[in-house]
Amino acid sequence: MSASSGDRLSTTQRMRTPVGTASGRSTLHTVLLATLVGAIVLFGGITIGLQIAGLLVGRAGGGAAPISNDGHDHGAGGADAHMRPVDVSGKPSAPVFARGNQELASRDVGGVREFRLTASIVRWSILPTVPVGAYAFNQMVPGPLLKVKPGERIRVLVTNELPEPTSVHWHGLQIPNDQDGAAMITQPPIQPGETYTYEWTVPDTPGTYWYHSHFEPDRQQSLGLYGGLIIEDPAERKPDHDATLILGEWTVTAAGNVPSMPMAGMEPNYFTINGKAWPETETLNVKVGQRVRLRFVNAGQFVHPMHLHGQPFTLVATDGNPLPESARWIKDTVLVGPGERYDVEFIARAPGMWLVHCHIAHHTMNDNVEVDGGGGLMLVVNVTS
Ligand SMILES: [Cu+2]
Repeated sequence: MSASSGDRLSTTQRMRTPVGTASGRSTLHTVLLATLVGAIVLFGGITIGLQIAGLLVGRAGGGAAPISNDGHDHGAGGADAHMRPVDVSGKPSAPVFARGNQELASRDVGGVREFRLTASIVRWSILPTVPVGAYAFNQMVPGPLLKVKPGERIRVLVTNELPEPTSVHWHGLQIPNDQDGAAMITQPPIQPGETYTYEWTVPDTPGTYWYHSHFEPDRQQSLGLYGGLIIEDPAERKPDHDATLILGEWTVTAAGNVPSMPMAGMEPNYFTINGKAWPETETLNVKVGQRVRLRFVNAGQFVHPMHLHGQPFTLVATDGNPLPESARWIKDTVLVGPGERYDVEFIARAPGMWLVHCHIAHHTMNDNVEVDGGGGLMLVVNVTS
């Protein structure tokens, strides 16, 4: 028995001792002492609570000076600025039918594969009639897909054209700490107008990864500053179709769009796969008997139970880690939490228009309206013979 469970037992025994006996008096003393200690702890707790509340009020721009540890204006300016709709005045518009998640070209610079990402504000259409002010890499949502190979040396030049600082975190990658991209933890934020260089060797861990802003991610990531990263497996037998599906959420108000989690209990009203809501999501055209891999990436802040109609799928990898045969689950719905990746595979069984969709029904609506049989997190796998 552990010491702590022994302690619990003796406490229980003390409490059961009747008051008034000899041992009861010592129990009474214990109770009084405990009450006194409790009151001190409670009072201390209130004091600390008030101090925390004071800090929060200060951060929200209420009274105390904003917290700053490096002299930069962090672009926050308190909760009001954090929740301000994106100002798209003078910003470019991506073509209405532009697609995000496009593979990013690289160039060889002295044996290093070099990629370029530029963070900026762009008007992005999650539906033809629903433009949002997005924080985007290379003017697309999600940002471009990086495909890399184990052992490669890569360099990513990140230029910040946002009106506020940013950074890039390489989610799930086993790389040196100083390349981790956590703003103010492992690097200074990338200031507006600056270009920052990340450089690392691709670890030998093939799988599904992603990258996203790690400066005020509640605002920047929610507004579209994320993209997929695939470490290709040179040894694997490739599937016939390999789709990376990055899930996102949007809160569009009459005044413009704001980050997707404005407050606890308030749900976003638009949901996207690779930057588009149904019916503008892509259709996967496959043949009966072909092997299809779907790589679900949750770049949002809500959970999404992703369901396939018509047949089950097999979980083949979680968070970039391949599952051994004995650990593979066969399911038709997989709950994809924030930050998680699930790679699933299936052999297309029968012809038809088979849906893939989130099973939280609100997430298959566009601003509470169903369009052409659904909305939001929904796409079709069109299987033909
Ligand atoms: Cu969902």
